[in-house]
Order: sequence, then C-alpha cells, then structure tokens
Amino acid sequence: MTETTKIALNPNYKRIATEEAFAPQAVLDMYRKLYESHTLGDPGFDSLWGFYSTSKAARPSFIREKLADLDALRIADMDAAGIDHQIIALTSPGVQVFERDIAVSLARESNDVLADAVKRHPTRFTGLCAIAPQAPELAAQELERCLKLDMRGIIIHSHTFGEYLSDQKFWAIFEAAEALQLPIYLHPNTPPKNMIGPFVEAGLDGAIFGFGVETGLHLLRIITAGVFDRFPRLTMIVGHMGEALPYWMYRLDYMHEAGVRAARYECMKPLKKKVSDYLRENVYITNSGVAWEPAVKFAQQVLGVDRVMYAMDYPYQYTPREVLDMDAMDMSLEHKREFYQGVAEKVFKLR
Ligand code: 1DF
Ligand code: MN
Repeated sequence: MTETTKIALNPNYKRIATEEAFAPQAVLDMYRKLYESHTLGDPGFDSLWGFYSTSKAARPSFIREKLADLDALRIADMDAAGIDHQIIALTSPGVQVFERDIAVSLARESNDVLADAVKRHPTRFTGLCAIAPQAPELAAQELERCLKLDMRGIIIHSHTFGEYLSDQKFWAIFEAAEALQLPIYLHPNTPPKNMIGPFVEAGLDGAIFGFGVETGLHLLRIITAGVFDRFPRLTMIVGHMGEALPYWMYRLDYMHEAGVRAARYECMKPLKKKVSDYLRENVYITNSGVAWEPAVKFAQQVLGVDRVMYAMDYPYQYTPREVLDMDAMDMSLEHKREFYQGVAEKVFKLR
C-alpha cells in the first residue's frame, strides 16, 4: 500500500477486478457502534470489526479510508495498479448483522450510494446488489430495483445469524436470482458463534483461514441441499480460489456418492449430478487474495478457463505489484485475457 509506481493499463486485455469492496460511511459508523455496544453476541463480528473500526495501525486505517471512497481516491489506486474496472460490492458482513427492518433499508441505501457512483464512473465501476437474507420474501423486489439501477449481480456474505442459504426458507432468493439471471457472489464472513471457538482462540477466524472454511462449507451445503437441481440456471461466484473447493473435488465426489449410496444421513439426498459437476457448471471462482500462478492454473485446469476470474480484494489486499505477477504468468495470451477480462465480461454482462 506504500507503492507509488504506476502500472500501465495493459493493451492486450482489460484488467477487471471482480471482488472489490466499499462501505458507505454510515455503515462503517454502524459497525463501530454495534461492536462498541457488545450486543450482537457474534465473536466473529467483534473480532473483524473491532479491529477494522478501531485499530490505528496503517493497514486498517488505509482500509477504513478507502472503503468509503467511490471517487478520486479509489480511481487513483486503480490507476496506480493498472486496474481498468472494478466490480464493487458492499463489504462483509454487509447488512447481515442488523435487525431485519434496519437491514432491509440499509441494503437499499447502500445500493443507491453504489449505483450513484457507477453513474459517475460508468467506465470504471460496476455494482453488485446487497440484499438482506433476513427478509427473503423481499429479495425479489430489491433485486428488480437493482436491475433498474443497472447492477449486475448480488452480494451475500455467507451465514446470517448462523443460518445458511441451504435452508429452504431462503430459497425465494435463489428463485429471484435465477429468474432475473443475476449471479450471486457468496462472499466470506467470519464463522458463526457455534463454530468460531477454535478459530478465534488461535487468531485464525478472519481472512487468514476462517473466512475460507466458513464460505467453502456454505457453498458445499448449498450444493448438497440440491439447490442447483431445483434452480439449474442459478449461478454463484466464490472468491479466494473457490474457497479451496476445487482442490477437494475428487474426495467430495467420492465421499458424497458413498454416503448417499449407504444412506448414511437422512439429510443427504441423491443429486442429479456429481458435486464437482455443480462446481464446474453453476459456479465461477475468483482468485481474490491469491495472486499465485500455480493456484490459478490448477483452478483453470480442473474447472475450465471459462470459470476463473481475476480479483484484487481492494482495499483489503491492495497490492499493485500482484498485477505484474499475474501479467507474467506462463500462460497463453488468450487464457490470460479470459482470466482478466473475458470471463468477467460474460458473468457480469459488461458488453
Ligand atoms: C478481509 C478480507 C476483510 C476480505 C474483508 O471484508 C474481506 C480481511 C471485511 O483481510 O480482514 O472481504 N477478503 O475477501 O479476503
Ligand atoms: Mn473480499
């Protein structure tokens, strides 16, 4: 974050960063108040936003300032890193820590703030729509409003008060997302209170590991609950190299099949396809937080070049030099263009 060298835009492809965060100042203020009130009873939230709300260290201070900016500061950072375009979403945990009515209206407010910024900078920004899973029956309404605001997808920050979207009470969200053809970015949150103990006592609850465990688990619950059999045209996106699930595909297929055949769990029903088929056919992944050539190539190999997108995770992992590393990957220009530009243009309907 102290780098000042400016990285040129690449004439061979656009660099589109697909998991970039913002938060209206009002939301940041509410996170701080919620943390300071100690009323939520969610150790993950207190760990995450206790840190980002109050720490005076350089990185959290940088992040607080940049999250709230949707103009000159952000665009200067994009220019310095050679990022042409950001797909921007409300930061984690979104509105998913607030009481239902507040969550619904706060999602609306932050969608308006983001849509205005996209209007000011249409060539630089695209927005995702925040919704309140606390009110699944209102999701369709807000999603239609977001479509009119020209948003291109949905952001959901994993669990909501410890509940997962695999629970059928949330499926109205999937129904609306599929009908409106809006992809759902399932973004990390800290593990819920009944899971976080061993993580937080070792300082592993956040982006270092807990995020990935929680979000990979969440996507797997969605798959094994049969969501994609019921909504076959639904697409979801997960960051952080698919939250490690691509690496697990072989074993997931083997053990799911074995468990179903033996009728081991009442809750684990047969699916129309293998677990890995849903990962390949209904899911896109991004390399947010993982600017690492072997991991990018492995994901492309097992999911397909048409399934893996670039993301920086600005402002949390603002590392302009990673762009040069990704540019230098030993990979054909055609595949690099898919990674940086082509897949994102398709998923978010940018052209
Ligand atoms: C962090 C990372 C925080 C990611 C985030 O939102 C976030 C972090 C609060 O480093 O604490 O979106 N991330 O996606 O890796
Ligand atoms: Mn992120």
